[in-house]
Amino acid sequence: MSMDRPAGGETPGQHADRATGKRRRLRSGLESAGPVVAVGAHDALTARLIEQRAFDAVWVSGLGVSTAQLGIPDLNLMTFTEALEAAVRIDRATELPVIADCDNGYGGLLNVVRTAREYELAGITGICLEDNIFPKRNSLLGAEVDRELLPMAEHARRIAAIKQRQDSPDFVVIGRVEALIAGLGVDEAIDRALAYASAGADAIVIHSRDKTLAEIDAFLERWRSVDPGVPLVAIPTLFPTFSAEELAARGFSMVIFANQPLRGAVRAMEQVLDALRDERRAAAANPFVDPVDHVFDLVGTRDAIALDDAGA
Ligand code: SPV
Ligand code: MG
Repeated sequence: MSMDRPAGGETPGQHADRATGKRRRLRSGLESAGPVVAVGAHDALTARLIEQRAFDAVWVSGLGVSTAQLGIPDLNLMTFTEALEAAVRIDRATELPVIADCDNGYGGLLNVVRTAREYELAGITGICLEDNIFPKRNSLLGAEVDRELLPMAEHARRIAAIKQRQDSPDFVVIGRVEALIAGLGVDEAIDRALAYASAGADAIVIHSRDKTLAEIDAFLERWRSVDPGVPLVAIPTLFPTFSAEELAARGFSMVIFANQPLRGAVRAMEQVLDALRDERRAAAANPFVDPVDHVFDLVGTRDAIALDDAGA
């Protein structure tokens, strides 16, 4: 762990101030003209790398944490505790706002309320709750995967229950609409987005697999005509050629690059491991690896030693 960051040893006041600062930063980003650009992290180091590149926020990817930290599929197998612990480790590694993917909240209404409560108390900036039934299927799986959504009223009821109980007014709750992913069409997606916005959601993720954006554009046109004043969030994994600015021009306030660091890490590790397997000498990996000093620097190793030596 880097020594220049809070390591859980803050006073309650410092903990609350840090969380409030991040929450206000995210909220002001959502209100400003440019898009908030969040990038998916699967661990603390990824969050640090995201921060170094001056992105606006970190997305704690359920796919990323399930895959990289637990080695299991993103099918609601990761528990609430595992997800929360991962989010806390990521949050401590960065001063950026941290939005945690809480899947469907890990159970029924009471579980969802407790999930939100624990993330709020842990100081996480905000959470995102999707309207998939338990057990969910990752949204990027093809159309052949059977999907079922929670009834709209139930997901709205859950969001309302969270919003009515949160203590910190700045804690951000994002409602995620999976209607387009589930093939239910734009009317259903609009009804759900409006229901979650009325329930108090601070932003809405409208997820889609449509590469052309035709479906999203139809959604946006309808959304603009109603204008509930709630920011929209895009996760453009399956329409990757649109830039954050192009998506903002269409009406999105936040864009999440949810899994590119995970996929880049997988490719990099496979390259290194293939080279080691083929040549059976450490130097085979050299073209693909950073100097170990760079790795030391990323977590403030020399500063930590200096602190220790100064105290000796
Ligand atoms: C995640 O990163 O876990 C997400 C985004 O929920 S997606 O994989 O596109 O569903
Ligand atoms: Mg997810």
